[in-house]
Amino acid sequence: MQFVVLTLFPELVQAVTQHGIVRRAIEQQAVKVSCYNPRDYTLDVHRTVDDRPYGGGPGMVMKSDCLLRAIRDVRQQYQGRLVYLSPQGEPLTQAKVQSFAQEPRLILLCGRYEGIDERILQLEVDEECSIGDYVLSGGELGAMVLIDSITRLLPGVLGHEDSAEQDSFAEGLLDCPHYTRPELVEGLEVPAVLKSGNHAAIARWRKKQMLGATWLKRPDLLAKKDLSAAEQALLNEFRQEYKVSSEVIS
Ligand code: 9D3
Repeated sequence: MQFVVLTLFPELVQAVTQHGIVRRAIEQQAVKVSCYNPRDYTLDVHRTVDDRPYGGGPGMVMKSDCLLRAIRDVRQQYQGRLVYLSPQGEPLTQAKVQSFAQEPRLILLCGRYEGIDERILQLEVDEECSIGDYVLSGGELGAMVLIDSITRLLPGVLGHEDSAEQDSFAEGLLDCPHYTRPELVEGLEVPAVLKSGNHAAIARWRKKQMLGATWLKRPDLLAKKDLSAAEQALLNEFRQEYKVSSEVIS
């Protein structure tokens, strides 16, 4: 997968390539990240990339001319869907990430200031993508989120560690609690089942915790899921234990 990123802050985007899974994926040549800076496509001495909005008001708008030259330079070297990161975009979901992961190449356009001249959207943008309903200062963190989330899904990038993610049970559920050594932390113990060596019991406990955590913290996710009779029974068990543990006896 190749990511071609159009950004006024290439060093910010490059940060995602320098650590962890994305870095490993680049070393394995499963991923390539190339940045192009619209400022390098300005023609004036001040290298101006923004201008005041028609109609007045606060903030600045990214100028169309350097953006168009940058996009066209990129497009004649690479073909791929051009995704504009913007608060007006379609919200990113894991399903969207999976669909992006099928592409051989993505061109990611990052806006700054109040955004880009609308005519760039009309002329060049294939889709508009938001990473959530909160206000960022520009599209770069969005592009980095896309690069990270897509890279994890590419064949050969993750080892066996995430195979649970592939199993259909885990889909759309929150994760179970995790523990590592030591056995005792400030008087708090590890659940006994995790030290039992009983793999069936451990798997059952983890499923129950996943259902329980989702029920407690993200009922919206649970509502979207079709639980089997066995899953419903596990969740009922969790709810029963939760109810008992939260009852105050006075
Ligand atoms: C405070 C400025 N807002 C005026 C009503 C509009 C606005 C303009 C530009 C808000 C944010 C931005 C910059 N944001 C992005 O480029 C961005 C973004 C985001 O802010 N939230 C979620 N996903 C994304 S992807 C790109």
